[in-house]
Amino acid sequence: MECIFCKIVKGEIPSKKVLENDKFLAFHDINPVAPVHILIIPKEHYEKFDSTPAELFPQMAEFIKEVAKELNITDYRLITNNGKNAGQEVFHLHVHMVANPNGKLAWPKL
Ligand code: D5M
Repeated sequence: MECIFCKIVKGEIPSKKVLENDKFLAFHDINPVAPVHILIIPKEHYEKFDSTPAELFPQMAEFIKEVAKELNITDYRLITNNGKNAGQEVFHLHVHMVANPNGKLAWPKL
């Protein structure tokens, strides 16, 4: 079965988009764990953080900052789960952006 995030990139599965450019896409997580929960992905398929070329990250960082501006948030947390035991369920690199514009985010108990 094809990767669900690749299907979102192609528009074969609907998503609530926040921002996109030729290389990256940001959309709302279907199962939010915070008042703001966005997923940021490269349009090209990479399985996870450690199999993604390092050259992609500076551009991805710029895109992530644009997403924060678009959402009008200054305080947020970025997470990427690298591998199954770290909690990765979708094997297409994604960064979770979570925020609580009305207060503090809790830090999860591990
Ligand atoms: O995070 C994978 C995340 O992907 C998890 O928070 C749910 C989210 N998800 C799964 N399917 C969809 C669709 N179709 N739209 C939006 N969000 C989705 P991980 O770090 O791999 O555990």
